[in-house]
Amino acid sequence: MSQYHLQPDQKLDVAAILEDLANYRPRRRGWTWREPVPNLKMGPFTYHDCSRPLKESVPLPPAHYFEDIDPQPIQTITTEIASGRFEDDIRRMRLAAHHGADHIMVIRTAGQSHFDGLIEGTPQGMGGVPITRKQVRAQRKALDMIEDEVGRPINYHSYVSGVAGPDIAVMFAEEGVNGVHQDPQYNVIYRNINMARSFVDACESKKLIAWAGMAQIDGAHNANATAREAWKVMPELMVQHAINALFSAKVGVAKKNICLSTVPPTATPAPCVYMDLPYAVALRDLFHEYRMRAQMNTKYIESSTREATVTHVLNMLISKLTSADIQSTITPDEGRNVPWHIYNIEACDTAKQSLVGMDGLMEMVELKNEGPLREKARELKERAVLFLEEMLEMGGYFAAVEAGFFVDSGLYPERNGDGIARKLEGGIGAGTVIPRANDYLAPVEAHYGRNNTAQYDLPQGHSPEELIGGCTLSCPEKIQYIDELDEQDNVWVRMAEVQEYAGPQAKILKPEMEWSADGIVMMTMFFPTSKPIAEAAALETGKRLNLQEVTVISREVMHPVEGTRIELKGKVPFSIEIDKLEIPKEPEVLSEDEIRANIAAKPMRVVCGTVGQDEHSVGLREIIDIKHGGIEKYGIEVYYLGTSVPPEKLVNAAIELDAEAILASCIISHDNIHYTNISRIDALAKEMGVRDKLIFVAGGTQIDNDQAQAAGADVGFGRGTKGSHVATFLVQHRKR
Ligand code: Z98
Repeated sequence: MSQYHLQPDQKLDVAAILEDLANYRPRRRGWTWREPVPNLKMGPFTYHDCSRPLKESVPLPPAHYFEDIDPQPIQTITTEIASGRFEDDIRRMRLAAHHGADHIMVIRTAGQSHFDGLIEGTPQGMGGVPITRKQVRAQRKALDMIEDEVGRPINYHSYVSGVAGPDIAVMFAEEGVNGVHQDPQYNVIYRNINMARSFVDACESKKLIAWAGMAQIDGAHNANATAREAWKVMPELMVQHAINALFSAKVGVAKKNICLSTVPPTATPAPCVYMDLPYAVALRDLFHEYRMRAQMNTKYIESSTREATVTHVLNMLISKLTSADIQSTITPDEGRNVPWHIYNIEACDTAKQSLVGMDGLMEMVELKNEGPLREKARELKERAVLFLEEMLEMGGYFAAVEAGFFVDSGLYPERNGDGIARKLEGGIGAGTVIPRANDYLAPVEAHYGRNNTAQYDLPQGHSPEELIGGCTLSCPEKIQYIDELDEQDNVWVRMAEVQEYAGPQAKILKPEMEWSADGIVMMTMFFPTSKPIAEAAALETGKRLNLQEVTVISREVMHPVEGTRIELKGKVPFSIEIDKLEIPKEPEVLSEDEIRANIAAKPMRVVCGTVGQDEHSVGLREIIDIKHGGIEKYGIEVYYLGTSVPPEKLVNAAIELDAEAILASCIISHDNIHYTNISRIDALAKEMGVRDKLIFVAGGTQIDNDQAQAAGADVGFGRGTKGSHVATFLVQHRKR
């Protein structure tokens, strides 16, 4: 067995994960929910519906104000990964897990649903990875290590759809996959796979899902993503949920593992919460025994990350009000078609931040029991029941699909005749369902339907796989592991191409968005012109910056002629040698005792204020106030002159009060006013002959040390500065 473990301060070594895969066995099977911790105390706060915190994680950016706490919501957080190279996805999984994801969904390569069997090896995919045993095993193995790092189980998920659904389900059960999408209606409607074949296959797949304790997600939301007017398919969505949920329960999947895939059907500028909340409530009314996987609305998503994030957050308000169990975080990738690391991570953070921000909400508010919410919910349920009744009257599901009942853009019972119709005799795999012979026998542990074991005298209560001494589910050593079949298209070839950049010993670096050393960068720019001109100008800008493969990925009109915001992607044509980089040193910080001792021995007085027309006092107060760990706490005597202090006043006050230092805070940076004010203070102090006696500290979010020094300050402190940094500087500078 491989001895490789992840080290917190080292990059993940994909090659080490791939070692000895033939003998790797997943540590468990089945789905794991988060562990709720009521009244969780973290830092200065108490949380009402959070889950057990992580051992290691990356907290939200403002966490440094709150002792770096990183509370995790109660909902499972999903991230969907679709880069096409599984070796790069593995690193992204580690990033996502550290940002709170515990449900990693791997999207399949385009077209895999039409392959009629398993594929092997590690080919590159398009829009997702080709799902193979080696890829699944490597990713599950990596996740087994990542979960040790973060200290909680991580669910691994992919799709049991397509012509090879049951083959994939067996492989997933063998390899410890924890969650799947499985819904025969998805095959029928979106993949045009024969209806009878899809439902027969689903029986087998669902048996395996039940055996392995996987969570199952259905495909109803796809109608919402496909229909011309998405909000109108709400009654149909409930019908689709009902068909798959009941079908799965009857095959034997535990109801607690059957998750409905719900999407708030519409998005702003529609009055979306008014429309989406009754739908969510109606679903909970009808399907209260099942779990809810809430995905965000993708039908109306655009390429603006801001817009997608607001939609996501509004959708999470619905999730919170109706207690969703799993929160998906697909967000901007979907609208931009750039499945990049950063968007997976940002979306996980958006979910964590929103859900933690809404912690305890339901202790304070409740959904009204009368009025439009319940009336609308009731109306939707009635429409859904009528839909089901009409289906039954006309001969059942297959007849209804043939008549184009599904994905019709009318609000049932209205119909627009634009549904997706399929023929029972048609589609991929038509005619491949044959009755089992009387002596049919499958010597396996999880199998649907008639299995004639009696013919071999297997005693009552014994499982058919005993006839062959165990099947691959109970005897994993019987699994045939195939490593690679294609000498050209495999992980080793791809990794060899970027060898210099990858792995713990890499000496050179390129910016990266999805694949190792892909060199992709994104640039945001604004052109004061119309959209077509801005777009062309952006492409030209990219070319003149020597970027390669330049493409506009987002354009937003700010005003038809006054301006357009553009986001551009391109590839840099160079690599960066890590050894040759000038890496700024972390600021030196003296211990609290050292600073205190120095100030006690020789008291220090400073004057400070925000300079010029600057009313932003929060940053400066952080640096001075004892409450925020500011310099007062070391005994430094601080004279705070307030906001918008003229440079003259600062220098005069320093002279009058016989202060040793001036602390000038400059947040506003329009037209470089921050550096102009620094120069002004320096010049005034020189004019008055006190510059040599004063320590001059400049600070502000846009302040750069070199530029502040060039403008005349002794030091410039930028974003992230703490009182301890400034106090250390003052003490050391005085010594010098
Ligand atoms: C999601 N963001 O649901 P192919 N089965 C079902 C599906 O919904 C999907 C597949 C299979 C979405 C991801 N969903 C899209 C019920 C896809 C995928 O055949 O590999 O494309 O099937 O999370």
